[in-house]
Amino acid sequence: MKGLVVIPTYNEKGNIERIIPKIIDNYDLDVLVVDDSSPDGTAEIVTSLDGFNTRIFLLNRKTKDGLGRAYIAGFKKALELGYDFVIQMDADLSHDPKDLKHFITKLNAGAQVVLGSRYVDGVRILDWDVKRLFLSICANFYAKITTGVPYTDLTGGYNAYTKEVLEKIELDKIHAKGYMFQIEMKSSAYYAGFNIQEAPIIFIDRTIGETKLQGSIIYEAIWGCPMIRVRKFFFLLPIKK
Ligand SMILES: Nc1nc2c(ncn2[C@@H]2O[C@H](COP(=O)(O)OP(=O)(O)OP(=O)(O)O)[C@@H](O)[C@H]2O)c(=O)[nH]1
Ligand SMILES: [Mg+2]
Repeated sequence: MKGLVVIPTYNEKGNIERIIPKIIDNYDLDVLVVDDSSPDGTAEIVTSLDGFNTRIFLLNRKTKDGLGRAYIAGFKKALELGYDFVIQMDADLSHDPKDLKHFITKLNAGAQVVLGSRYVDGVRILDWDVKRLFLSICANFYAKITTGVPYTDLTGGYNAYTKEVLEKIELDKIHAKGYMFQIEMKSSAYYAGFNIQEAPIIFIDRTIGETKLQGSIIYEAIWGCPMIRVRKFFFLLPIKK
């Protein structure tokens, strides 16, 4: 099975050159960076790396359009290039490339979706202050009870989807930009009936670069979660018939 790690970036020049070698030197996986014309020159760094255009690819988008749109563009590109699965991952080293092995093992054993979880067997987050940890735990509890999707980390961004899942989900109908994007993808895969498994991951707070987290992303998820149940009831989830 041929896999592509999709990494969205906006101003991640300090991180991108560190993370890509950790992936391609240790795994039989290629990398696609989806960059929204970062003013800090992230894209130029990607094109200068060894392996560019053989194992490392770049999708350049004209304007900053949110994480969700960047992932959709990356997933479509993966299907176009014939990959069997994608693994989505942040650029900021919060997601440890060492955990990729858990995703690969579960995919090889037949999982169609692997959800990286920071809350399997206890809390697996390093460095967060109590306030942020509390917010994340509450957000996940809220997402779980409102959507009815029974996994421990619905907002996390370190996940794998196989080709058949990406082909079954109507990617163009997913409009969420922030954490809601992850919840919408996971809910659609769950209600479409795919084999979903969780993998334990360690989450480390970013040390380089700045967060792109905004308040609007939280409001999007507050409304979006209960709407998942409503959309499911009316057969309006983005799942092809
Ligand atoms: N292409 C693209 N990438 C984005 C956009 N917004 C965020 N990203 C990337 O998405 C990933 C996650 O964003 P972060 O800012 O780290 O969000 P976060 O992990 O919730 O917040 P932190 O804890 O501060 O790191 C990073 O690789 C960002 O560079 C965007 O609008 N376009
Ligand atoms: Mg981050």
